[in-house]
Amino acid sequence: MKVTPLSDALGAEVIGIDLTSIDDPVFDEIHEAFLEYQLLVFRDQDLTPDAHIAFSERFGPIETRPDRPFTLPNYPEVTVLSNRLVDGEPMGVISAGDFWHTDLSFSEIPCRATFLHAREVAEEGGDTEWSNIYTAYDTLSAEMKERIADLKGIHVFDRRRNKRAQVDTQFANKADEVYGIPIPDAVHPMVRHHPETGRKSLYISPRFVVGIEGMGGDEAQPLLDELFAHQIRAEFRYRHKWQHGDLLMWDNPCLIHIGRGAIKPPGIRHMHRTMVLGDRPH
Ligand SMILES: O=C(O)CCC(=O)C(=O)O
Repeated sequence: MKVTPLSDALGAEVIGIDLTSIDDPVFDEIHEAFLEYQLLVFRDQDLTPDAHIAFSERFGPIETRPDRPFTLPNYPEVTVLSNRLVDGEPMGVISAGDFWHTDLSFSEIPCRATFLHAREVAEEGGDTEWSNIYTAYDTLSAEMKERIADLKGIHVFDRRRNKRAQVDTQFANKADEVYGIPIPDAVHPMVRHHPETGRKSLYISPRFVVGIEGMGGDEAQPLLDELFAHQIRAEFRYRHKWQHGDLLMWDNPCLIHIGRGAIKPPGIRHMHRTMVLGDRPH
């Protein structure tokens, strides 16, 4: 197994691994590289949904939600992200992650790691970009670190309550059904300790955080705007151009990400996604 960094910000490419047949020592090496680089790219992976699930489960329990749209038939663990239309109807979520976010942060127990497998890629468009929120935290001024040390962000699933994230067009005519589901808001520390490394990250995102607990909007919103802008400084980021067979896994407690969309027709991008649950942010 060979691990090559992809950028100064985060991420590494792992060569020489077939994810359908890894033993415990290789798993330990992958795990170590994951903690070091936060995002791993495995090329040319031919994964059935069962194999995708089996690899993901080595990192923890897979999150399923009965009402999540576009899970694979008989596989509630696997969500389809796709712009393919069948009889005029989308086969999957077309623009997942169109605002900077970290997965499932609106939940009490958010997602630890996400596993996204490229089954078809478009020639142009469909990149995904990540930003390192360990570095975002580390590079805050001492005054800012002190100011936010004990603050908690309010994470909200319903896009209609977030002025920074519009309802996506795919779901506009069924917004009540998709966003009105009873998911209580989650309140998490804005400075999160990673469950394994213990490092601190700036654990907020414009897609999910709409306010700060116990702080009025006049104070909270400009502070959030400043921190959101800081989180995505160019030097913290890595942008991935997908290849067929790529399996990417990323560490949500220390990265935020965004789907860049803009797939040039008639390009088709078809992905399978699993999400593994982690700890309660602290
Ligand atoms: O499809 C992408 O590029 C990003 C997907 C995403 O953000 C997500 O699944 O959380």
